[in-house]
Amino acid sequence: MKKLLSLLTAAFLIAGMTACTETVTPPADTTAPADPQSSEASEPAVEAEEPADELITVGYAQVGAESDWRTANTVSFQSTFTAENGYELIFDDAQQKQENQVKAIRNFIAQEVDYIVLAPTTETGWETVLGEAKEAGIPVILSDRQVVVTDDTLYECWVGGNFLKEGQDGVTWLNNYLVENGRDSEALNCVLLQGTIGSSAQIGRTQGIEEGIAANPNLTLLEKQTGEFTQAKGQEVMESFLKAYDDIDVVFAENDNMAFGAIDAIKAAGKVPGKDIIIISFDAVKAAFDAMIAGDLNCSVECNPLHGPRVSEIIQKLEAGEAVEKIQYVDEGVFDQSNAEAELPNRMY
Ligand code: GYE
Repeated sequence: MKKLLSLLTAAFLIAGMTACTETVTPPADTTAPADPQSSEASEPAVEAEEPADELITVGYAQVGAESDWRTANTVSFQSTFTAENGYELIFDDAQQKQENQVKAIRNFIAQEVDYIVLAPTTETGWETVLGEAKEAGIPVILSDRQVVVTDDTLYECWVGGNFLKEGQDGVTWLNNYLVENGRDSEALNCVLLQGTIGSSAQIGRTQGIEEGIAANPNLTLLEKQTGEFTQAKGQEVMESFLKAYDDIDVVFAENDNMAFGAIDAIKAAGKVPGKDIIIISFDAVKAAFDAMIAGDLNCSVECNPLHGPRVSEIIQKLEAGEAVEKIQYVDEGVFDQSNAEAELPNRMY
């Protein structure tokens, strides 16, 4: 379909140059890009000559439904990749299992989709199946987490958050908070609830947090363990930490949902979350704002899940034969109890 599109694009341009408009009848708005703010919104649509029912087929290999972030990410794709916007979306939920994602990608290849979008569970183990997609001539766009492959032509590009920076921002927030509250000479014990081991979000955040803790001689990391990015597992692991140590001062949870589980565990242990134990998490979903307003959560470092429009913009560029940046980081902020209430009405997820 790609070749046909470039031929049609060429025909469209030539027709435009010679003012011969009879053969060029841009259809209503089947090709409108998903992102209304996109600067390409008013440019001539690449698929102008396609019949109205010729949609761009996109297979999305999603991680699962483990967190509020993930749900927002799924909604972002489902509301962007609609027939109205010129797409057919084939959505697959891998239930946090890489083998399911590999199967999904093979199904997408068999169905001859136009693009594959992958939010990889973990970073390694993608060479073979991405090689199969390349062999089939189907471009792969990575979103959210990254892959580690020796040949980076196995994917077009990646868009997502800077997880290392997020981890660093979490510790910077803690250091500032301790100074502001006159606690910067206190010796404090930290525990770390990690995300899915081997996922970019875990690797980057863990590195940023561990390096930040190591750089402050007053902070000690007692223990780290995975809570798989889920509330239930976060609660379970926090319960075991609370049984093992009676002097925990700080919890880093690599996503908000695990922090919600930790808050429940801390309350059940008779301690006050947000006061007796400082809690810092990642994502900044709406429920984290509620928890900050309630005083239970101290800080949430933002990770933006609204990648649907970003991936659509990438696809539109590829359709138009334009170059796309290989690695695209999204800007993200840091929120705490001082700004949660004011910020909550602006949150999109
Ligand atoms: O932080 C977590 C989700 O990969 C950035 O995955 C994503 C992470 C997000 O389950 O909540």
